[in-house]
Amino acid sequence: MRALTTSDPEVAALIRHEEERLAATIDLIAAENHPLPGIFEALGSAFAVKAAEGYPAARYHAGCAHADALEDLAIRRCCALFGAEHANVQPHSGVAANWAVYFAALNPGDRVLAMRLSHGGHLSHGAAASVTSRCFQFEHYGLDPDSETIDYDAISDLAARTRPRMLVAGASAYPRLIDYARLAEIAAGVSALFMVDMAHIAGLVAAGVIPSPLPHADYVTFTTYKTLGGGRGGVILCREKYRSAIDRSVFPGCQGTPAVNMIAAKAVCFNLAAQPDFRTRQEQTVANARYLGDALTERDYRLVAGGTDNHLVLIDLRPRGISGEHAENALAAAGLFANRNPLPFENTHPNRSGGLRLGTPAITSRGMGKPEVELIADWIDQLLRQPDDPAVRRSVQSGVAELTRDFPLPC
Ligand code: DSN
Repeated sequence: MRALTTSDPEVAALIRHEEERLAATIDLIAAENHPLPGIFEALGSAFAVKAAEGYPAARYHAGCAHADALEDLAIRRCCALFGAEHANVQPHSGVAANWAVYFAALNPGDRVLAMRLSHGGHLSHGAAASVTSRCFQFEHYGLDPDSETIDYDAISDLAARTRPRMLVAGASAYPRLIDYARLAEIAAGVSALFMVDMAHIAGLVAAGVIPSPLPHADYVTFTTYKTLGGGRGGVILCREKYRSAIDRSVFPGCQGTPAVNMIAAKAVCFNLAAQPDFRTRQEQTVANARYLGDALTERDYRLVAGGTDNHLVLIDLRPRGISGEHAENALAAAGLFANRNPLPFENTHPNRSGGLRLGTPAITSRGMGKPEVELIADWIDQLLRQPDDPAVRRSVQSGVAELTRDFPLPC
């Protein structure tokens, strides 16, 4: 950061502090990951300069020859990775990708079924606080109260009653697999379109370690920085027949010039995600989540849905008498970062919820496996038993310092 240290020492110092924080702490936030090699270089490359409204060979700015080649490459790699007919790699984020699909496929006021936020869904799936709920008429489905897994029969009934134009699947805090074939059948039964937001699990899907929604969905959206380990940004996959509507909805419908540097990072990510060692990493991510769930269950924690099939576990802390926020703060003070999360059927503000979400993508990217996960589970247990005890905090802090020295950041 030679130039930045001179031009803006204040920001340079904050970047260094953030690098030090990442290196010296353990990231258990399910939506985060340490990026694959080369991602930061692509994000900070000359492509950050380029204005490139439009699409390859049809731009509204001159000088796009290399940007065109790059975007074509990213699209080709993305389609090959996921077996998609078409990819739009321009959305700036997952929410932007979802917006573009809604506006390509729906008219304002159309009815949409999606998973309830408090049951693990996402803000942009029509949550009250999201502007999506003001543009479309969202009805929410959720989990079966006993199994805490998606209640497909209830979705089928809701669809028959409400006749939605679109059914949306996908979640931010759902630890089990989603039956896409069943949801596609429900959507087809009421002539609804079927969209899957696979932001959290895109890396697991790319590696083929969990089932892909691609054979079943009309539209699939995702972000590139979670399990995928790319840079920030969103992507839309769709069937060929929707290509033109999707492309027009992204640009000029919802966005202006794309972030070409982010497209460069996406291209890098899609190439690396097609390599054999990426699959090994994703298998380990799932195995680590299972080890973490088992280790916490052995220590008497209740896991929502009884465990995990993916990269995250959701703990119900209510029986332990500690809130998710208190738990999040106790872990953070010792150098372990996670997030409080609403629990299904809890009906309270996230700040007062009794849920804690823990994810394994970032620790797996540092090379951690079962022994390290056991250690981390033990620290979590110690901290949650005595969240305000300085001696426990200091002891975990010193363990975290040693572990993070042994497992440096991948890049
Ligand atoms: N949806 C947010 C989360 O899961 O934390 C991030 O995109």
